[in-house]
Amino acid sequence: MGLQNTKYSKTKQANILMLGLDSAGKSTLLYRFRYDGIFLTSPTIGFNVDMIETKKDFTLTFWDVGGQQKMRQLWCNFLENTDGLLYVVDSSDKRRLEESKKEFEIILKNEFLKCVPVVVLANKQDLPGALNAEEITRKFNMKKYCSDRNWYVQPCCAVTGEGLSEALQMLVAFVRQSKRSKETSTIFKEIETL
Ligand code: G3D
Ligand code: MG
Repeated sequence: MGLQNTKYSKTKQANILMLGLDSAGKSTLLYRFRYDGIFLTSPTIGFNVDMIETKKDFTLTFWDVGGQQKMRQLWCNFLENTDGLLYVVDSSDKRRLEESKKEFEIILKNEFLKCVPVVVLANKQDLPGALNAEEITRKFNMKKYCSDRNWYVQPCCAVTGEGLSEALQMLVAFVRQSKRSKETSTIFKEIETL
């Protein structure tokens, strides 16, 4: 019996947590994911929670959590059961890049996000002076802080939808891979107890 026939292969659902400072573009991105035709949609469950079915038969539940200072204290309540993190950055807002980076580092250290794959969306590429993906990669110290997980930095523009399809494809690939390896280790643990 291969993995295909086990109860573990039924996990075709993933929780995607969207974080980033206020005004980074999270809600705009979620709107684009829903209406761009990249994805088929399902009804919204709550004000900032959306379930979106991908063409690849994979349901993503997006948690778009507010990024205002007082909301950030609540981020930790959303971290458990996260399968993938979408961290949204306003690449044109040089004044707040450092603040965004600090918040990013803090959440990466949380136990619930250990090894959780990350896609950083370098948003607002249409605005003058926006840092490109390489610059955001360097600025956010991705190689150092994400060395324990799969990560990717995708330049995008939530207004035009540019780069979003690539970002989601990468995220789904990472999440699938991480879910598969978790399933495999669960199976091995169960075998060990036989
Ligand atoms: P948030 O949910 O992260 O707080 P929002 O951010 O999605 O509410 O977006 C904040 C503002 O940024 C919005 O403008 C939105 O239109 C704008 N925005 C989001 N993504 C982009 C982008 O890629 N390019 C540009 N130029 N603007 C973007 P308003 O004017 O409504 O505040
Ligand atoms: Mg919002």
